[in-house]
Amino acid sequence: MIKPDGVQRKLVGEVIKRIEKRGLDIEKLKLVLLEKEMAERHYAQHKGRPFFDGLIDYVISGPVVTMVISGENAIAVVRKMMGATDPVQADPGTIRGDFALDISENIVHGSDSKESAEREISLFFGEEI
Ligand code: 3AN
Repeated sequence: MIKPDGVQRKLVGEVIKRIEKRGLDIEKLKLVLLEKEMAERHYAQHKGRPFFDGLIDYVISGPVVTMVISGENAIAVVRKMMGATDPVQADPGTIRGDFALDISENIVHGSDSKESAEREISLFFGEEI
């Protein structure tokens, strides 16, 4: 997912370009303004954490781009391309390492396992992979 700050900063093309140049396939893609309930379901694992309310407000603050990406080791490769959650720790050359400074607004989200990918694809595209 390209989060609201990524869309607002016009980094959609940059992120997609990196995914394509790496050789991954974009199976599905849409621009959508998330409903609060959907955002809360997406981030359910963080419920109760001090940053949860801010995270939800932020992710519904503007449109996001959701994608289904496939390819050899797609999950691990995309996570590596995104860089560490905290952009301060993200290596240069990663999306967060090149474009972000703030852990609350770190441009992209990527599923961290096959199970979370299935759950998130079902949530955002209404079907299983
Ligand atoms: P990732 O997006 O790298 O998988 P998660 O799932 O641990 O990271 O966190 C989801 C989102 O929650 C992050 N992208 C970030 O925006 C936010 N977040 C995580 N940890 C913190 C934190 N300590 N303070 C503020 N926001 C956080």
